[in-house]
Amino acid sequence: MNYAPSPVPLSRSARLRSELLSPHLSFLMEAHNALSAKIAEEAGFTAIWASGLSISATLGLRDNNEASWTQILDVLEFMADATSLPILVDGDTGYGNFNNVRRLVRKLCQRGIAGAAIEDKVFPKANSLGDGAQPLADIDEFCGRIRAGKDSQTDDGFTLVARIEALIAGHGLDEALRRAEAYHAAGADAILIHSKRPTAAEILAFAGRWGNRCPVVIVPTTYHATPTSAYRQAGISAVIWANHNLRASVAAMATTCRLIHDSQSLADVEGRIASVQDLFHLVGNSELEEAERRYLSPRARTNAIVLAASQGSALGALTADRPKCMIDIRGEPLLCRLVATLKEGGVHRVTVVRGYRKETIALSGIDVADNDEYATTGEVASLACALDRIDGNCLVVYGDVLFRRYILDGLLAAEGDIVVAVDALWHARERPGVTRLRDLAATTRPFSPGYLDDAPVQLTALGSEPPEAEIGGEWIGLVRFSPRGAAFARDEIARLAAENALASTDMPEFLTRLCRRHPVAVHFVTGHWLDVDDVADLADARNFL
Ligand code: SPV
Ligand code: MG
Repeated sequence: MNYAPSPVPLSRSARLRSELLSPHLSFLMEAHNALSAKIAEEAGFTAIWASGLSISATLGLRDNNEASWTQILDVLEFMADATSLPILVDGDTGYGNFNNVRRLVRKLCQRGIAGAAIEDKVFPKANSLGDGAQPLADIDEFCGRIRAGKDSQTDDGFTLVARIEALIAGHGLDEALRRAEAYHAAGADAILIHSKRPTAAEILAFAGRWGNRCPVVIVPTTYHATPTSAYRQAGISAVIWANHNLRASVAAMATTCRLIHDSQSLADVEGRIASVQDLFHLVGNSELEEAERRYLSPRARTNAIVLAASQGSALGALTADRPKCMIDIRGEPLLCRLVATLKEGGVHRVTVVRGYRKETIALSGIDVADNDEYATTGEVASLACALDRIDGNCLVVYGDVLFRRYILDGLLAAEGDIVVAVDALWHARERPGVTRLRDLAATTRPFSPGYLDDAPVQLTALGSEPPEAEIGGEWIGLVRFSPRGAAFARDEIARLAAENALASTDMPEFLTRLCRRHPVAVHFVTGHWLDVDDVADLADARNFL
């Protein structure tokens, strides 16, 4: 038996520190918000540079401390939440004197930021790559900022990098080394030596003379042609790719805007840009779905599949240009009313299986699946088009029915893995002289109105002609599956597919097959629903509301 404690994962700050202290060259990738931080992590980087230039630019501001330090902190908080990587923050000058550095470092530690680089300039600073003056801080004063920062950290692993701007300001190597010596002695964990020359000559010269007394970090933005191997040979600890995510996205956005503007269409850009699914992935939608399974009440997790692929030919001209479910019922399509009832009942996701004139089913707040073989296939083939949605708690409903909300409430609360809603007052829907196909349910016993009589009733068959004596009522076109029931339904679909019978099977046959293998519970209702098969039904529907 091994009683050794399992290794505790290193904190982010410890990971940044060990990257800087390790003998190998490390790379910090620029990020300027949560999304770019996540993208850097997915690319395989092990640490992030939260660039002041980039964050300011995304706020539409110049890199002259126009954004306040708390505004930067807010961005950092999102970044730290979005990635598990250590973040080294570009802390500019520390936003003032030693006292500002103290508050900054405390806040960064509170927000889980692994380290900060502060530069030996004066507030407000200017970007190092610009042409303007770069007044340097007094060495002693800057050493006070370093000491104050180190004394204020509440996370032992926090790294304070002292950034030397002597080369940027044109003061030469000796001044840079003098400052490195002083900052190291003041307690800096690493030195960032910055240069804006087109070659790495002065950086490599600095590294040679510094002799690795503490880790050295560089920012090769202007000397980008230098091979990385040169930094390894010089014993540099870390390279910061300082602004390349932002510059890449600016170029991509400009190209995309130009294309869309000029073509007044999306045709040229789709396929060249990230998909919506990519965005869902980056922000972790699947984690939320998983959490919903754990924490949401079953009702809030119920999804519904609406079978709405057929034309509904008995309605003549009314369905010439649209499917039955899109027929107007007092100013609103039938489907809108059905979807509203489902959503009011707490169903969180409604998937409509479209077929005939599918382009006319374009409602907001629904997902769609398409049965393009609608003309030659039946209801279960349509259901199979939404196979991935037959999952968890799930309702399947015909697209041409309407029912009162309480019927849905009752069905959702009913016990059972598969529960069908059956109207016990089915005789009341008969019209003198009219014979029509109805989905009649044979049940283990008839409906009983008794107050105490709630013994379970089960379905034994569903179809147009069960023996009269066994008929418990009419199926209203609505069935609920529990997660287990949904698995049974998927298995049955697989069996039908294996038998080559998927295309020809309708829902009553499907439910009959299911009830031969598993108990299918009956939830009795007494009226208060309708389906639209013909013009007389349509008149009823218009009165129903
Ligand atoms: C930044 O990324 O904000 C930097 C590096 O500080 S530089 O832009 O080169 O000054
Ligand atoms: Mg900066």
